[in-house]
Amino acid sequence: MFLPKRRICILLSLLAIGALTLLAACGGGGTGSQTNAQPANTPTDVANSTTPTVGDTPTQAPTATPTPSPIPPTPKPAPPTPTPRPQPTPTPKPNPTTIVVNITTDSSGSFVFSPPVVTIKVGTTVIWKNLSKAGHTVVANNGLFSSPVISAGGSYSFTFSKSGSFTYYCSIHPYMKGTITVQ
Ligand SMILES: [Cu+2]
Repeated sequence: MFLPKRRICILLSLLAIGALTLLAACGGGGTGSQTNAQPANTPTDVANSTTPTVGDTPTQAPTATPTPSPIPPTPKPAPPTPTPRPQPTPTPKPNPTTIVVNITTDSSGSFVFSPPVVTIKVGTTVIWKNLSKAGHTVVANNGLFSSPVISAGGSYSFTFSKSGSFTYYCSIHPYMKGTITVQ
């Protein structure tokens, strides 16, 4: 009964030796496979190196955004208001409706109407201005007009509405004479 047990032990030991030798061979192969696994990690590093390039593209996008912002400072429409002024100006009086005759003193010291003869158009107003130091009157020979006494510095005016030649004089100094011709 002992002999078959020893044979079994020997067989088992031989099998165990063979198995160890196989394991050793497999362990050598295992170590080789581990060395092969390490270079597999390098492509992940390459992938990590590629990710910063992807990060570069978003940096370009913010540089593009500030350029369009400074464009719009040009909205100023011109004020077109001051055109309608020149219309009221052309209406002023086309007729020089007034003319002045001075009552003054000539070089010899005599009172005179200056100018003594005046030609005007119908509708014109003659203004006699007394520039002397004495009182005078303006009286038409035909009675068309007759002023009160015009004191020194005063004036008298008359508007001629009819054509004709009208002589006049000063009732205080009858030698003072003038003529208004109305055309
Ligand atoms: Cu007079």
